[in-house]
Amino acid sequence: MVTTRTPAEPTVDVVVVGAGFAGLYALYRFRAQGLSVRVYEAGSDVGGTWYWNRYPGARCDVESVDYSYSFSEDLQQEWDWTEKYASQPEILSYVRHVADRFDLRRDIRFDTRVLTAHLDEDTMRWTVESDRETVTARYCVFATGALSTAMTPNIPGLELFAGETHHTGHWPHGGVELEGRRVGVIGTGSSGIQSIPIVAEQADHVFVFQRSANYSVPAGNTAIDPETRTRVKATYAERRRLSRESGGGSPYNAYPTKTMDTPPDERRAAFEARWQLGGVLFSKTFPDQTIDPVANDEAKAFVEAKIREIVENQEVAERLIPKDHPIGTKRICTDSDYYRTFNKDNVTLVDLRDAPIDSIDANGVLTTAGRYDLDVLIFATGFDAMTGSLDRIDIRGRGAVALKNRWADGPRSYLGLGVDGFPNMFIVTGPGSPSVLANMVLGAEQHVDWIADCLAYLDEHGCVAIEAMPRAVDDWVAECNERAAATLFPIANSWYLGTNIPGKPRVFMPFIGGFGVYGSICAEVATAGYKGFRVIEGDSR
Ligand code: NA7
Repeated sequence: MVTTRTPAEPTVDVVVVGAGFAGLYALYRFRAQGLSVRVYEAGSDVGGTWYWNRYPGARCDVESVDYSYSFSEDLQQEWDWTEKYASQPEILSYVRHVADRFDLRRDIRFDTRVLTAHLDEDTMRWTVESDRETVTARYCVFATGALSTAMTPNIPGLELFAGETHHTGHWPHGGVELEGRRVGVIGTGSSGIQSIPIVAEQADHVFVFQRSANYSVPAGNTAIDPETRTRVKATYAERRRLSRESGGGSPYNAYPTKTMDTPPDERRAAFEARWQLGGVLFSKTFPDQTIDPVANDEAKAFVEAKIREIVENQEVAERLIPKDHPIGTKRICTDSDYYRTFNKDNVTLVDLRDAPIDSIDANGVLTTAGRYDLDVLIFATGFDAMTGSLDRIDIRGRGAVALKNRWADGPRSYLGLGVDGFPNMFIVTGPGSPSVLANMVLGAEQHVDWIADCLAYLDEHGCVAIEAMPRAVDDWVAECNERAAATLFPIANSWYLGTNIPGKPRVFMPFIGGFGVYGSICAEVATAGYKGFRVIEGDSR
């Protein structure tokens, strides 16, 4: 659908919010097609998630050679990853390298938080106000990350605690002294499970406060040997092609047969192979693993047997086995010796299902069963995922309607990229996109490429704006819900559904149809002249 209107001069063509993987690539890509770009970043450097999450043991659960940019053949040939699953410091140094290599820093305003972004309906421009300056832009792109707003629970008395408190997502850059100290860790999601073994190596005693157990598989991390590196680099194009077509953004596919159609010995061998491989791919050993409850029970039984084998105290082992969700329906965790850590004398599992936390006082944590005196309290309590960072910016579209209000009953978008009533605004790896279920870096590239092509299309066709149509948003939300309902995912209370945030509507936020499928849908929409979007030409609304 095409209408016309007249633009006014903006400060820049595009404002990008966030300088993580997505924001950096957006800057690179938009600049390459002649657009002026300004990026705002609250942190003091690039990296986003990998800038903030410096807790001990922070590591990516997707292989480093896949969780890296594919846009530059030179870059992927030059950069040498040292480990199969990169640690946070190595990922951060890679992102810094990319920023320098492509001269990106000159268009990034660091230590600058965007406060408001308001649409001017007469000019179709966005006015973006930060704590430093106000600019206008033709387009506003939110690359604010899916797991970037840390959540610290509101426990009575927290402010009274006399020791140190830290959230894993805001870990001090100088590190935290744990040697000889009594440390409490609240939370046993990915951040807790990665950090607890290392905390236990340093601390005098660690108390692990577990509200819900999670499933974890070995990270399977190893050094990358020279032969592997050479082989990967020689076949990178094919590796990337397979990743883009896959369900999860990595060049691996599930077993060719369904779980129960596979003979028992072969089934066990397949699970064992993925267990040994490590990483989140265990969740996708068989194609029906998070769809069919019987198949899921098989995967659960395999992992639960491993937990009972590793943990010496069987009462503790039983408490470490999740009781409340099918395996893989909360993002499966990957660890280095998490379960074995509970065999140490200086580690105590505090099961909050028996006795919840009541309060915190100057000396430590009080549960309904007793008190735990602590020097350091670590919150590994997760994030207001997918919508949290957007909610914290006052984003207003047509009729000055706030995005937060528009999404009061849950996020609604078309392809995760556009929202009706918010023309010329794009979201990268947000709700309605598959990225959090896949490889975030390739996801960010796919989104940004689509947006960049869209902006080029608008200029070529003399258009000033593009806006998702309400019907397309309704259909996409329905499709996302239908696809999620056909899986076991909605059973689990997880950040995918926002249930970790009090008062947040329980809606399954990602698109679960797979990375390759999603990419094809986006490409078809573009080829069809941005089907489902309204394209606005100069001189009319
Ligand atoms: P997660 O996966 O959201 O885990 C947070 C953990 O904190 C989880 O075990 C929660 O228990 C626990 N939690 C949250 N609030 C409380 C309170 N009030 N009391 C006790 N325990 C609490 O966050 P992560 O940072 O570990 O990982 C996020 C993603 O980053 C991960 O999925 C990977 O994709 C990378 P609950 O399960 O809610 O009972």
